[in-house]
Amino acid sequence: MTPKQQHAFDKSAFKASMTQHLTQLGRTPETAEMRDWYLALGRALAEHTTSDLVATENDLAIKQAKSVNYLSLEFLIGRLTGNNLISMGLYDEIAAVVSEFGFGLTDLLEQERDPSLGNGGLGRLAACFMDSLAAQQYPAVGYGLHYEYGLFRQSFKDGAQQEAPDAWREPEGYPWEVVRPDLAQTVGFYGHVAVIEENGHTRREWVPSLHIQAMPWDLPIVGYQSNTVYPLRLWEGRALTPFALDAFNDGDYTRAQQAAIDAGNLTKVLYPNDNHDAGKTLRLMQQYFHSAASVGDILRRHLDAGHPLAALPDYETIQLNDTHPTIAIPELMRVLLDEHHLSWDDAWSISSQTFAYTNHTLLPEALETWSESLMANLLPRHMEIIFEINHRFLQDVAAKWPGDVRKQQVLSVIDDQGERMVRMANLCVIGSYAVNGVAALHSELVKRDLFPEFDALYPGRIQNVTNGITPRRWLKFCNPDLSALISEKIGDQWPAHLEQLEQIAQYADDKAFQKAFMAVKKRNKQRLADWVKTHLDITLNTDAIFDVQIKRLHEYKRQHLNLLHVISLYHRLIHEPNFDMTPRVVFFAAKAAPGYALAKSIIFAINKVAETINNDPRVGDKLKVVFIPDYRVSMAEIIIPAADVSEQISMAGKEASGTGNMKMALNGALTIGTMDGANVEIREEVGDDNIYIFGLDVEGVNALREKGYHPDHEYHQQPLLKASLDSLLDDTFTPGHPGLLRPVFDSVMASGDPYLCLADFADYVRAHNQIDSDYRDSTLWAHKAILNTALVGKFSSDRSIRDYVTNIWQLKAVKR
Ligand code: Z57
Repeated sequence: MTPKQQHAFDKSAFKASMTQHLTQLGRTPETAEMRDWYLALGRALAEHTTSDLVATENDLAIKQAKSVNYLSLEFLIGRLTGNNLISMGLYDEIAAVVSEFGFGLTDLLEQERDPSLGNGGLGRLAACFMDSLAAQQYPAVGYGLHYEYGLFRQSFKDGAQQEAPDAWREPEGYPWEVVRPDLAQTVGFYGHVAVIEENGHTRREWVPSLHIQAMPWDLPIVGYQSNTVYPLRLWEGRALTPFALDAFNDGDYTRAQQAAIDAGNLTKVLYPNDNHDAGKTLRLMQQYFHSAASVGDILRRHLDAGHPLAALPDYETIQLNDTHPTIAIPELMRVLLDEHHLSWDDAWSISSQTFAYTNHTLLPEALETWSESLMANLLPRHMEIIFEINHRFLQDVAAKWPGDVRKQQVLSVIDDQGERMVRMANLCVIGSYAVNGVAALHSELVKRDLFPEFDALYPGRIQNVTNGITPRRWLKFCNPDLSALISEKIGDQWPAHLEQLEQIAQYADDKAFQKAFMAVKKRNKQRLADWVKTHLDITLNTDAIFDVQIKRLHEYKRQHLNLLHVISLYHRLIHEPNFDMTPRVVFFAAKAAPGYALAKSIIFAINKVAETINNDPRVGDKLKVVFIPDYRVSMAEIIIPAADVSEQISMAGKEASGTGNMKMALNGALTIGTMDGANVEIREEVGDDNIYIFGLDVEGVNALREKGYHPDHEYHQQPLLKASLDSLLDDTFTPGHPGLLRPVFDSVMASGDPYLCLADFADYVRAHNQIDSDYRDSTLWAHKAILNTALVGKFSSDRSIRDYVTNIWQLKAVKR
């Protein structure tokens, strides 16, 4: 592993720099502990990335080129040190330096806390996209929030999820970030709209009653084998100093005081909901704070580069990662109208050629709406602008469909059935030049089911860009042995050209390659088994099938369907004397949103089932169930290379894409999955023989709903299903306490099984039986596993970014 280095590496200078940083930590090489060494290493490396970041920022060629601004409330970047070493081409050099100081690099890297500044797929996608933008040198800035606490840390108490704060920067600060006080912005809230008479004209201007400072922290996104470093710019909320108190409006003084206390709380914590809109005021404040600071910084860069305002769409495009930063649209309009005094038409022309929007979900409960009265109170001028956008838009609708009131109702930005609500997705579609879904199936459903009228009104606006993952973190870094094996066969250019993996397919039936490939898998399984032994004290058999479901806990993802299968295996092991199964370890890892009661009940149930099965001597090592606590990027990096089977079992139509499916396939796991999200495209790539598809597809789901679904029929007709479900009601898994697992039973019986677990159960069991028998044929399995690695090159996020660049953003790479 010796990718080309960007700078000549001066070893003795670097060692001196590390020692210097130790001194700043109050340590000497003699007294320093592992953590001090990690911090010194990070800070010494960050000196280089910061100077490359500043150089990239000042590059005239970039200022003259078009940039993408990726606006996201979440960037789930994971640890930076190891990955940046790979990008910088310094991994082996630094490993040598660290060993001269008497440490192992991998141990040192373990000292880093994950920056968990995101919930799940959406936030991780943003991180992969930043990596691919930098690798391919498409000018980009990522804009996010500098949460003091990232996603909560998870532990289990008697099987139940406990949450603890994630102080990811404490106590010494995070070595990779740099604060940029010269780039601070001020963001207003509340107040009123003043009407100003000026030489015969009246204009409207917002007078906020509260101002909060937005302080940017930059994290370096280091391009793989390029000295391009783009900023991930994260805004921190700070109360303005008392000297700015004159900005407070007298009428609103008391409320403003209260709000001032909130100022320091604004970016305290990431909201822990994935695919769910909780509608909290502080969240809307975070969204606006993020949008206003980012739009302010984008305009500053644009004007500093000497470009005219009207040329904004030629130099900047703003990608909205879901609807969370939608308020950036009326914010840009406000700045253009009220601060730069442009006409509505000129402002709208600029704005609507600048924004593009990615939709990540069809789930109704995840589609954001904000109460009109809340928004009018917090952002009075923005509410006026939204009304004006909507007013003009509804005239277009009326022109297209004269007299069709229903069309106006469904398309309006304002939902006026009940409390008046602002529909953020509608505002996004109206205010963007492009809208995209995240997998082929999902994008079709966006057009057909979510926005059919918009698709008719704006043909071609709604497009598809299939998600991807960065092969640097998700193969080269996390699976060094497989990476070395691949490079031996096809050279070392594949991390930047993942389609080259296809050349591996020719070795799918090569005995020596199969042996080497499966030996790597085995070592990765051993590494995971060692982790489990150390942290959970469970002994695992690495010959067993490692069957893995790792993702946020959500009913639509159907961890409880997986659980029912596990229970059915247990049932058969106990009750069928001749039942023979391939040994299996079923891994779960998942966080539940703290307010999501059923998700927490499912976690509790999995833990109780695991406890019972793992301690039942009748089971032996045929079946083990492991719930790995505190799932996060660094844990994924251990689990994914060890997976044999990847569970992607959402009800068809519900998982927009999935990206864990891509990571596991790339690392040689076989997918068991429904025809949902990107599973459909994975199947297209790897072929039907190398994936286990089961269950109802979207049409099947709709047909079943149409005809009427009765989960109790399934319950009564399928003895194995019935027995499995019944064991949730007695005390099989909660000795002495029957009924503790009833919420899971009720969710698929009394509550009507909204995600059709019971309808898909039989076919799911069939697919698992096929896996059980295929795995016994180790040659067959090796063949399938190799083909998965070989045939998923499409899912590199480099390809996703090129799709955005070509079909949406129209950027040119700027090579440095
Ligand atoms: C989130 O992680 C996703 C969608 C959302 O609307 C929110 Br809020 C959070 C996920 C989807 O559920 C995945 O299917 C998808 O792969 C991912 O976003 C990235 O597009």
